[in-house]
Amino acid sequence: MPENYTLYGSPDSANLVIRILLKELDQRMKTIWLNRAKQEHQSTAFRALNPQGLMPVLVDDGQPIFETAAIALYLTDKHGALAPQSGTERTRFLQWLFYLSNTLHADLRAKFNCGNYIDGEAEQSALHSGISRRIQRHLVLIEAELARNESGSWFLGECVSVLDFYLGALCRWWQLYPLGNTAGPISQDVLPRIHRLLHELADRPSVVAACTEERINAPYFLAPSPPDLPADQIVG
Ligand SMILES: N[C@@H](CCC(=O)N[C@@H](CS)C(=O)NCC(=O)O)C(=O)O
Repeated sequence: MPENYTLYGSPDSANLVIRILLKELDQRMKTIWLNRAKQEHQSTAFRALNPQGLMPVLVDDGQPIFETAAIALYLTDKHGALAPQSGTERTRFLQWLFYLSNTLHADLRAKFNCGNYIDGEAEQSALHSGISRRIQRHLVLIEAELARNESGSWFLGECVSVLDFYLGALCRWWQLYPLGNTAGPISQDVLPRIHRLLHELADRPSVVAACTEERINAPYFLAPSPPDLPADQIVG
């Protein structure tokens, strides 16, 4: 069977979300791995696919798409799965997909590398503290949203969606990166619903298969460890 999609990324980068999604959709993919230590994502060839030089990029039938949430929406729309397609749940899904992308993920990027945002050690340390407090508040907000569900442990209640894969990856990175200056664990006492979601997510065959390909060993989302890579390639 031919591969339908080509996914560009590096292990344990945002391509993880798309890899889980493609596996859930039972789609075959070819992976083109980029070595971050060698700055392969900054090459002219890759920037022709994503001018930001950021991973992931998905290529579908010659058409490249970048931005994790855009790829997620493209795939769930195309396959009519892993996202509500209509009604109030569609509205709820869209607002939280954008929240994960432009608030939680964007703030995590700042936490991973404060030096991209401000000069000076003291300034970077202050930014790290401030952004970490913001991210904690985002997680509390998501916990409150999960509490609105009458049943089910997924983001939208009964039905698993790409929101769960995206949240899982973001929580993993929140606890891991930047190496040596990470957040504490996702506490069962403080964030019980997120904790349960992450626990159940780790059991899905799609997640196990995707994490294996991304060189991520269990536990994936709770008390995670860095991917199985040379130290210079482990970057948030
Ligand atoms: N907004 C982008 C962010 C993607 C992103 O942060 N990619 C990281 C890997 S997780 C990356 O390519 N980093 C390389 C760099 O910053 O130079 C998206 O959602 O796709």
